[in-house]
Amino acid sequence: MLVLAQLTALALLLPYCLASPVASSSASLPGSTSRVAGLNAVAKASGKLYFGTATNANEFQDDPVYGAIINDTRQFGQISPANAMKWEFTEPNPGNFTFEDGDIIRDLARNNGQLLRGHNCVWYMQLPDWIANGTFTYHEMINIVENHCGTLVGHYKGEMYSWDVINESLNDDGSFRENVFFNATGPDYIPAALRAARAADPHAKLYINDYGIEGRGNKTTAIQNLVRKLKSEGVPIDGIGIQSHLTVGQLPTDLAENFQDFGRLGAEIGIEFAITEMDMRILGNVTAEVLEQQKAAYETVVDACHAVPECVGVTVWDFTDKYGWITDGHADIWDDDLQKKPAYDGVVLGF
Ligand code: 9MR
Repeated sequence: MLVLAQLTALALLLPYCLASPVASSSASLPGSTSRVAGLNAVAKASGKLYFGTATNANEFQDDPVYGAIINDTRQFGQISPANAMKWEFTEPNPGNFTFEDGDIIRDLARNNGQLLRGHNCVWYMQLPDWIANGTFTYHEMINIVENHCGTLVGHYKGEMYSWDVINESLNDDGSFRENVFFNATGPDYIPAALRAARAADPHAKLYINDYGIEGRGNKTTAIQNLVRKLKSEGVPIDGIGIQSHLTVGQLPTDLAENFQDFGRLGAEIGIEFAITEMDMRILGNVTAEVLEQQKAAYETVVDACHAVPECVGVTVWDFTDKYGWITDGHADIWDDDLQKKPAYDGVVLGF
């Protein structure tokens, strides 16, 4: 719910309204009817730091309509590289770092004054062969992780609001995922990566990011316990990323309560959290009715973040069905034709 000051701020944004409020996604399906200036503007007016999106360089370089939207800071105040800063691109061979692709994303955000979330230092996917198929001793792997995170985070020193230092390190039952890092070091690669990231950029907020933690459950408890333990041991950790790849009709029923739990934990131990990769998959046919359900689902999730001060912002994992990683689920807030869907209005309502 909006308080008076926030309503006043929203009213100030109205001069930016679109002349035509209705953007229809196709001849037969409804579009957005929102009259607000943009999602980042609304997020900030409601007390959040940003509304953001993931992107890949070809999308804004080759598609001027997409480019105009992502460059509009009333819509997006934060950018995440969907792929460009992952290990396979940034250290394709041992010790051989390449930042060209990442720098293109950095330049987009820098030119627009948008915040950046780095993604990511350590993940078991999108690894180059030399690490995915290598065999390493404990000390070799700790050195590899420290060198990768230190060099990657150091390259973008001073430019990142936050970094997903650790990505998807837990199984659904809350146990540690057995990946190439864990197999060599047990869980010790996690503090090693976080310490190297802190040393490389003391001002970036360091996150652990995962999916399947949007509702209460074993994995959610495990990530909360992990972060609590790291914090108590003096390991640098500033945030938890709740990815929020969700499905219409299948939202966790305790999602709002769970976000309150994260908020209480954050207030207690001094960490923040964020929605880092939101999208809302549709199963089956896209009808006017299901687009309304998708709108309501976006509203529910954004409202859960809005309700908790420790939730600092919301990022969608690309904003249009044209480029989203879910190719058949119409999961995003702009459609294939780069027209706003009812889901866009759901985000506005959530803030
Ligand atoms: O959006 C990314 C997509 O282009 C890649 O093909 C995919 C490879 O696994 O990774 C996607 O991004 C993922 C993110 O890095 C971590 N969380 C899940 C995201 C969606 O798969």
